[in-house]
Amino acid sequence: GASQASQRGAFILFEGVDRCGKTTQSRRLVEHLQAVGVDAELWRFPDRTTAIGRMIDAYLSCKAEADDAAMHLLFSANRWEKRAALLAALAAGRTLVVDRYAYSGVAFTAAKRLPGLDLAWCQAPDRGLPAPDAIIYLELSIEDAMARGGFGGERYEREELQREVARQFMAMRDGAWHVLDASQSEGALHTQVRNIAEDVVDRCRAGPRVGTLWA
Ligand code: NYM
Repeated sequence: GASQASQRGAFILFEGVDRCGKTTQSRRLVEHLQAVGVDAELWRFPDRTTAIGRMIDAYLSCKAEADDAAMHLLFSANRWEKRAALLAALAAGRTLVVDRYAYSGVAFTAAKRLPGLDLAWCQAPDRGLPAPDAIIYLELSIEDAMARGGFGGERYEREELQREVARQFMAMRDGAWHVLDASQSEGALHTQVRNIAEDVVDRCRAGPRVGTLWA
């Protein structure tokens, strides 16, 4: 009916350090939402399937070296190239559960602590992108993250860098973020995630305008 068409989907973002459980929780959330009849889809950034995404994948898997600033802009471009599809999906009533976005982009580059690539520089290219309706930050100590089988062989999967990434996420956090303790059981965490997500899906049904970064 007419009211149905005006409903939009929610943009629910998961962020956190590597190994915090984002991928598992985002998958479980999508399964849950679909089971209760919500049109929901899992997205992740970087999207390694595009031409830009393949360059990012080569960089992350250490098959290619590249300038840090140029890479940062490619990660951002990888979000911009998905902007129209993201907005179209939300407008069509589809809820998007997204595993990483611009906050990861800023945190990982800023964590390198390179001259000139400060927080403000890192945030600039993502300014104007669609903003998430909810940010779920899965908080896990680096000790706990490493105890989960250690990091893999991808770029950035190093203890000291991850510590700095966590600090950079903390510097961006505000009162609107849902900060959840990722050291609790997967099931307990899922219950918390699900409550937050159901609230935001309801809120978005009323059709609030999609925000823009960095709001
Ligand atoms: N990453 C991710 C960035 O450095 N910049 C970004 O903008 C985004 C979205 O890529 N270590 C980093 C964080 C992760 C890696 O790993 C992607 P995964 O396992 O695909 O989430």
